[in-house]
Amino acid sequence: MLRFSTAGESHGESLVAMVSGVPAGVPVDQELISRELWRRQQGYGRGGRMRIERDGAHILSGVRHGKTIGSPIAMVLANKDWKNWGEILPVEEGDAAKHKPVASPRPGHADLPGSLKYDFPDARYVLERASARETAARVAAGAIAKLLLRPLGIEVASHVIRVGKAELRRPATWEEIAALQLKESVLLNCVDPESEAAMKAEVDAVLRTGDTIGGVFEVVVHGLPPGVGTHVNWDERMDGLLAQAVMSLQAVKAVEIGRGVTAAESLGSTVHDEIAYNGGEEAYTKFSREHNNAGGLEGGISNGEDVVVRGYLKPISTLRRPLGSVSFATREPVKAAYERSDVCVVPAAGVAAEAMVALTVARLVVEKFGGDSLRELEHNFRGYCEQIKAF
Ligand code: EPS
Repeated sequence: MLRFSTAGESHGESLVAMVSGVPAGVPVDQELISRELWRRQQGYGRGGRMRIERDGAHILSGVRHGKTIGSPIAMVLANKDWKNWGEILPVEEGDAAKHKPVASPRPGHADLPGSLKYDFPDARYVLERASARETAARVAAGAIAKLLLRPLGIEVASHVIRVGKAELRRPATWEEIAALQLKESVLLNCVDPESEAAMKAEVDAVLRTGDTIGGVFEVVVHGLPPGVGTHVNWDERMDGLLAQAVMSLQAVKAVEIGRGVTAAESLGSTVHDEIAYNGGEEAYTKFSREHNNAGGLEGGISNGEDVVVRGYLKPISTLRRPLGSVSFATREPVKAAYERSDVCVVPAAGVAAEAMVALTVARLVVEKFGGDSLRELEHNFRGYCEQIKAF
């Protein structure tokens, strides 16, 4: 089974990502990993930390002579900010006078429930691990999943469809979304310049007022054949797995598959994607759809259309103009703690969600097609594709 885990604190020495269950023989393009990490650091509205970090993944194991060898892939991502935190957050007991307690929890962050749960006198250790800094490690792991999916012709990309009240008011094509991933400068990762300018204006407004702003990103999986995921057990449905994967990202408060939200207020006759038999030669089957309101999933199984997953992000909980809180020391009302922060992370969250979606899809692909080597996996994959083409 393809699995991954991460370790590391936001201001610790490094983040760690470990991916196991990747078949042998997958070419590992380290530039793609670096590029994904770079993309996650971009976007209008990031804070001072992103001027310090230059994320890169140092591969320790599982890759030799440019290819995976089937053993767990361990990667380390150094935190450049560690040079400023070594004495504040040492592994050893260190000097208590140098600690930086976070003594008034931020509403919306993990600060208060985490401190209560772990019996910490302040929220420092909670925020260190709850921080979205951890998504850098997820993106490194997700890049390995993308490298596994690439030889099968399966691609994953994201774009931003809303920041605050500014939204993309037209559908985006796969080609437009894919082209965004190649851009050398990223503003808000929107396919439409006019909508992107409106999104930037939303960020500018909160930059002026000391507030923060959320939005919606959309992740698209292109090239996935029908039949991945299954209806037979609740915990194997791909829609449920994707929902958990995307919901687990920091600040995501809702997940939508296809037209899930507006489908609830529409009639069945307008929602469901009628079936035709006129698919092109390059499609997996001749069965085709006029539209894709289902977001590529029916019964938790891929149907051959693009898989479309949206993540709804709340505004970041660290505000330059902090909200009301309570002091851990005195129990008196005080303002919530503030160090420094981003004001908008919707494009970055989209890149982190691509990683989560790629890891989920890669896991299901490995489960379905098996194989200890990429050659075996590809053989099984192509055989299945022939089978469904002849259906
Ligand atoms: C974060 C707080 C900020 C963000 C961080 C997430 O970090 P700092 O407190 O060091 O300024 O920059 O995100 C990242 C470091 C990152 O790489 O995305 C938080 O509290 O969640």
